[in-house]
Amino acid sequence: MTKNNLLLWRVLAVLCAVTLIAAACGDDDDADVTTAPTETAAAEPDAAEPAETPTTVGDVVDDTQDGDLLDTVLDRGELNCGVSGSAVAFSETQPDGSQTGFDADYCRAVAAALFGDADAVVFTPLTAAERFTAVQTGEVDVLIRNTTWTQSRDTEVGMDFGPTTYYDGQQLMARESAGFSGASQVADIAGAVVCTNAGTTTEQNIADAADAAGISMQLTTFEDFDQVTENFINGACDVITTDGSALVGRKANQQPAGENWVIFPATPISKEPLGPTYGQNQSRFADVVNWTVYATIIADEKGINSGNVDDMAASPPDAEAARLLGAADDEQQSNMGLAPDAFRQVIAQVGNYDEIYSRHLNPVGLTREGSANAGWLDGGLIYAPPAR
Ligand SMILES: N[C@@H](CCC(=O)N[C@@H](CS)C(=O)NCC(=O)O)C(=O)O
Repeated sequence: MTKNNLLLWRVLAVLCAVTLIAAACGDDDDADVTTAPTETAAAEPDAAEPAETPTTVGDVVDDTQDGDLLDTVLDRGELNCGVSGSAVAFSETQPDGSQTGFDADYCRAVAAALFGDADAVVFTPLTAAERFTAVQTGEVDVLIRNTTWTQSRDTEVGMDFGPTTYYDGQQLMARESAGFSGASQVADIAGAVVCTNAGTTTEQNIADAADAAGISMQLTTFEDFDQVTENFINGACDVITTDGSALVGRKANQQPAGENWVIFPATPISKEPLGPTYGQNQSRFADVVNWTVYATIIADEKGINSGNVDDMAASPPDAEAARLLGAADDEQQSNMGLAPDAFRQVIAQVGNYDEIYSRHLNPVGLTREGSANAGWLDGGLIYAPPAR
């Protein structure tokens, strides 16, 4: 096979496999992204050559992310980060085009670790249906977009997952005035028009829950959650369902005066662990993303924040803090391809876990206390392995 033919075949194989990815998402990621051009089907590898045929989704990751992703990103000098852009308090596109929110700040935190510059991020807003293809094709390096860690995404879809940054669960919300005043559980929505966005775990979860409750309902999906909320407000949807955090955010920001939107108390109906997602088998890049998250959690445990991090680096409270802030000879950041003070920059420029959480999620009414998002010492699940 000539070099050109080999290249052509690899491009075609990627296109085909991207179609497979979209199809693989069909279960819980039922999206209209299956757009491999049909004319490419005519192209074949040279008959005399054995076809090098990536046939599984996993092969695509190796093909599209040839080389070491960490080196690629460091050479580029910017992080390409996929976000939602319309997830209240997680990633919201502002009128000037900038991104704000908890997820957006974790993109910035990774950029601060990589480059010492939290602004060295190119944000790409993605719908739920677009997001995994964007990782597979290399359009984004990492996805920090209300994305739930599931078995199929971790395997068949070719993703790897970083630490969970927000423990969520799917809930339902209805207008009290529409006859849902006492509604508390899935059994109470028989016959309702239930709306959500396409390409999500949400679709399959609600279908399963309705089956389990022995009711039927009409599930309608839209491309994004802005459309879902608009159709809820204009009355086309009786009930909307997605991650509880999003319902709380939408209620805080969009509930019209004089109306009461009720989040059903007997939910969540699922576990939705949300966190960074990247293509599989990029271990060095994964380490940087993961330890950036862990650094924010360890700093939170130790009371190291953006206001005192310089003092803490000058006189560290303990040996672990000294390593993490790059103030000790046995710091580990250099071994990861980062500057010794990489995590100090993360905390200085973006903050620790609690600062990032409180800045964005407290204002819409999502608090850590008593929830799974409390630190492990406070009975929650936010926990990091030791920095040593
Ligand atoms: N966590 C679920 C749902 C993700 C999802 O799309 N959530 C909605 C509600 S927060 C969202 O991000 N909407 C923003 C948008 O539509 O762009 C998943 O990973 O499938």
